[in-house]
Amino acid sequence: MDPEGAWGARWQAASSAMAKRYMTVAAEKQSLVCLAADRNTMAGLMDLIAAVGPHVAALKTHVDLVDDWSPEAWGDFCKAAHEANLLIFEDRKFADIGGISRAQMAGQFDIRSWSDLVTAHLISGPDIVDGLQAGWSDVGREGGVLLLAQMSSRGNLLNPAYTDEVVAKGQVHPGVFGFIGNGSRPGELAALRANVGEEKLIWTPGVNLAVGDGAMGQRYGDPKEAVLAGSDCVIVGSGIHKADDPAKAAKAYAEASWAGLMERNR
Ligand code: S5P
Repeated sequence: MDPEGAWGARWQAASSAMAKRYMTVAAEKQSLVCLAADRNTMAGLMDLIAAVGPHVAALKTHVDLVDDWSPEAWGDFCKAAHEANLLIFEDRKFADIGGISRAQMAGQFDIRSWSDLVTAHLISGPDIVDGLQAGWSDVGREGGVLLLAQMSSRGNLLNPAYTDEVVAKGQVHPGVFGFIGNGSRPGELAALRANVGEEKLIWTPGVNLAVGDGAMGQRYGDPKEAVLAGSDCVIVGSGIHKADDPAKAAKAYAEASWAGLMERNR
């Protein structure tokens, strides 16, 4: 489907190239799903891409939890992700001062050279976004930052006043194309969307077709409900990578998310 028809007001209001890139891929695949590829072996990660590539729009990684990581194996993984038309999202949750965040985009994992987007907390102030953008510029690439405005985990310290501050600062920063919201609580999410407005995206973890409490304080809400409440991308981990049939699960999440978008725009 053409992205403008699929996304309506969000497409028209979006000013960031990264937001439009994501919305284009999502419309092509009819899927608002980002797979949280939380497997700790390179073989497990490669299997996942092969199984779910057609049903997801982006791939979220935690590069530092892979046991047998090597630059060569990671290069192959990124190549497979590109061939499957997936955005690569390193969920590093940067939180340091601007200059150190820029340096952390390099280093052993060289996140700047393969990530299309990364997450950051705004706890250290808005210069972190400039640091991350400088990281991509250092290697002649462009990327987008998602700021954590809410979290899905029980007892987190991102209270409504903090969320409002993050939104206010992120809205006016061109390096920020969206926010992480809490996919497990549609009410909180709808309030976040009202605050964010139409221009920037909201991506939401804490999503599972089996709604309820997950392991170690994780909380889950329904994918379609999250999209109806204003999410533009549902981040799904164990619901897909721990399923008996990850491809079938990814397809089910894609269909639920797409049905949400179609209903939201009616
Ligand atoms: O608030 C948050 C933010 C993030 S990015 N809660 C989260 O769970 N996440 C990430 O989403 C987390 O790091 C993990 O990779 C994924 C959720 O995985 P699941 O297995 O619970 O679906």
